[in-house]
Amino acid sequence: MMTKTLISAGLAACLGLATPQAALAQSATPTLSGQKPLIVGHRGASGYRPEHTLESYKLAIEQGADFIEPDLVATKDGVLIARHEPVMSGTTDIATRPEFASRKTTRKLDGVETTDWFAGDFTLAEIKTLRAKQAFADRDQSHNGKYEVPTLQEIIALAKSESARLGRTIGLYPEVKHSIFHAAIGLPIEDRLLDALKAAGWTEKSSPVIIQSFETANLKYLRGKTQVRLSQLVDADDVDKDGDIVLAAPFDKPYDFVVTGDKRSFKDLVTAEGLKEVATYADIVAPWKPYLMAGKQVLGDDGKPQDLNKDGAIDERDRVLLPPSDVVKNAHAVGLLVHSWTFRSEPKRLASDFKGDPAAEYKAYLALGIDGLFSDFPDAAVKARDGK
Ligand SMILES: [Ca+2]
Repeated sequence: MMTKTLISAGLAACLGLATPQAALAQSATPTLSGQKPLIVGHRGASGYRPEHTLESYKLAIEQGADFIEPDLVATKDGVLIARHEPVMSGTTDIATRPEFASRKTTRKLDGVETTDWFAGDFTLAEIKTLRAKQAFADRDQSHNGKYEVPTLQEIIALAKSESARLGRTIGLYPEVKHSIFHAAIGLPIEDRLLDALKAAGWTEKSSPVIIQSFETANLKYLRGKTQVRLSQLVDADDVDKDGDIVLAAPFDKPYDFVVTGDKRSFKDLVTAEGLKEVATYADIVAPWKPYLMAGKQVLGDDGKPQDLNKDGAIDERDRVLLPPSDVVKNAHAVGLLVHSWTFRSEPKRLASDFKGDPAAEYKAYLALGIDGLFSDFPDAAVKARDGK
């Protein structure tokens, strides 16, 4: 899977050397539609603002994102709100609120015992008293404590008002989080989402909406209910020293496969055969970016990864890119667009080939012909895409 190349023999040879610069020197593979790749503001502009706040989404729009991305969970009173997870300690100040101290609890989330404050145990009014915080310890914390947790309704209203203000359509890329979990606690997300989209007038394939999920059964359900575009997310646990995808629960397979005893994994969704099936219900496949192009570590004589940049730590900067997989080619062959994630500007999150320059990473992946990408730093993504 990692050894096949996509493009011309000349470019393939260049990519075999695993230099993104070589990819840039050649004409890039076009997107499936031939249009500019879509830039999705991942959780808004979450590199700069606490994720999933109106302020984060608004900044992403200001920075030129085509779509903004709310992850959806449900409150106790059945309102869809934007949080990355149904648990709230990582992205809000709930752990510091004495009035909610007794509401910390343990639930099984996709098979994993999880102790935290769950959105489904709180009313919207209670959640509105919380304030968001930056989820990444190494990012700007100065906006912590200022912003509310937004509802889906508020996010739709923002996208509409900003579209009118700017004279360009801002799309929404909502993710149904943990579909089976939410159904099990009596707060299923899908129909609530469809109702909200219908109220917004967004029911067609051409509507500025793409619904995404890591699960498959709910996407198949949605396919029977709406014409809006659907995106199959493809996850994994990690990448090993050789650059191969590592699968480990709960990131090894869609959770509906666990429940139904389906033996397939996420890897099986991106084989030629798997993609053909995904194309029967989804418009887009959205794999984690190492499925498209991964990096390997360089091992020393002692068998340990070498610290390529000699900073005393082993991270992405100590990986060297491998040639791309054939996932983009195979997806396009069955009519699926490819979106990938997550692009981040911090040097420690960039492979050695990119030399600390996020633009080099965008260009290397865009050269593969991907149709869209999720970025925490939409300004950098737009700039790299538009060649500015
Ligand atoms: Ca290092």
